Amino acid sequence: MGLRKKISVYLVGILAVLALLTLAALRWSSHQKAAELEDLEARADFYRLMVTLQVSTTGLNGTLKSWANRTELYDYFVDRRSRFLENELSAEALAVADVDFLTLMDTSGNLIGMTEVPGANGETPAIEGMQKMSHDYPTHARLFRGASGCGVVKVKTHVAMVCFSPTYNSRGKGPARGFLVIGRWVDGETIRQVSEVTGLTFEIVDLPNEPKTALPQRLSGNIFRPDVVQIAEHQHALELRSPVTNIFGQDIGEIRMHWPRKLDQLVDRSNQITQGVVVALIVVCGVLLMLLLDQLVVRRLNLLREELSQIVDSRRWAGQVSVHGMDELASLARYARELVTIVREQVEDLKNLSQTDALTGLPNRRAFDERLSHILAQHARQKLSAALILMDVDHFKKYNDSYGHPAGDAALQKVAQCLRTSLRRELDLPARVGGEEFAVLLQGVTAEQAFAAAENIRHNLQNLGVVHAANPPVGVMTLSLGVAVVTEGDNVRSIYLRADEALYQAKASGRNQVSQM
Ligand code: GH3
Ligand code: MG
Ligand code: MG
Repeated sequence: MGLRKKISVYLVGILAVLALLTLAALRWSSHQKAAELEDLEARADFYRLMVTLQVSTTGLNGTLKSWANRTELYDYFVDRRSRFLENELSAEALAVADVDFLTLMDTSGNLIGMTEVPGANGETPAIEGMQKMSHDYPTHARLFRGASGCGVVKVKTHVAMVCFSPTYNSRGKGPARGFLVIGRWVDGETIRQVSEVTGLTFEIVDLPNEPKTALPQRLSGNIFRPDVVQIAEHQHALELRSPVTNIFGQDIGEIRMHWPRKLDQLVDRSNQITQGVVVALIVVCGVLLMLLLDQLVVRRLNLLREELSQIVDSRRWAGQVSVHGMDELASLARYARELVTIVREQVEDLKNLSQTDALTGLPNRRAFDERLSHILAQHARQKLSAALILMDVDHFKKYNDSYGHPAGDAALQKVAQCLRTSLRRELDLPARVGGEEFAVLLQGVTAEQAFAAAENIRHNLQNLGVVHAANPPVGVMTLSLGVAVVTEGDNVRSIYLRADEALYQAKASGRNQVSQM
């Protein structure tokens, strides 16, 4: 797999994991936040509901006040005229005042009268409950004495809001003659009305066993205990519960509010948008990161790879390795360039070594043949004239025998030096083509010029005066030379043969001379 593909796969993998983790964290934290907000909001609503219910006793209290401070009622405790009872305290009168039951007690706590608007099926739970609890009346009266206020009571299984007050005449003078309690059932209708006003769904649930606690010193007007709120979380709703207390401070029931959760859905919807944004951001970041990596790493590595592959393929070690910047990749490219340079230099060194004669420093036979072959090809194409001179040291074996092999080597080096100095032109190529055999390739020369050049070499070596006693008659080192001028259709072999033939002729004719073919 290519680097670009690998980076893409890893990047996509990493970004996908990152996206999933980010989204999960986002989801978790937003749901956490939503739950906190819902808790706060639901508690506020629950509190509002309790306040609304509490406030709904105010109206009842108004009704109570208008009754309790009526001189007629005040007088009724002394002279119980049935007419007043019928007109003002009858079930019809109560219904008109939106009151469900009414209780009158004297100051000693004796029940004087009780009226109740019968329920739909004719039941009168308040009367039945009061009759059952008749032995408690004096105690209640003691508690109620002088007290006024509102709260709730439970009669049998029914919860009622009640307001209580001593009775005075309308001038407010004189002692209280009795005590008045009026009540209204907290029934389905009450709950529906409050639900409508508050927009909240709730119910008041009866507690199965009414706790028996000692009667308090004071009556309590607090219907609810907002400090004791329990919240149960369901998937689509919260359920809030708080005890309902009666006027004696006893828990008689529970108010339960059903609060539909909306924030979770809102959060889900907003999460969807956020998810989209996060995914888009991650995709954009991923693409940018990929472009950046591509630009910073992959492209440069590919360029380096292409440049190196060109160099390797061409095997010339001459290609260019470009270096950009100062980072690790630039350093890698720089090392690659240096490596190529080192290889090129070593290859050139090896090439030179393989083409150079170690003793004399002249091109060897291989290099010379290559050059000759090249010149012959050029000659064929461009009709350029050229000539080959082959030369051989005369009686060199004897020289070795006389002066030793090292002296022979030194003499060969002198011959080579003599060749170099004799050839003035750039294009003339000397070489050592055998043990004591040398060659010169001349370009752009006529046969005469080639002969003259050979003669010049012969003359120069002789004049050098390398003593060679066994080479009579001159007694110095000499060369025999054969010259062959390149003609059409020549190849390396044919031109060598002719030059060699000429050399043989020179040897045969007495040595230290030039012969031409
Ligand atoms: P001719 O005049 O017929 O050429 O006689 P020659 O002795 O020169 O020819 P021959 O071919 O019989 O001998 C060549 C000698 O050159 C033999 C060999 O020892 C010597 N020789 C060849 N290469 C080297 C070398 O590198 N160093 C030394 N010192 N001698 C060499
Ligand atoms: Mg020889
Ligand atoms: Mg020789």
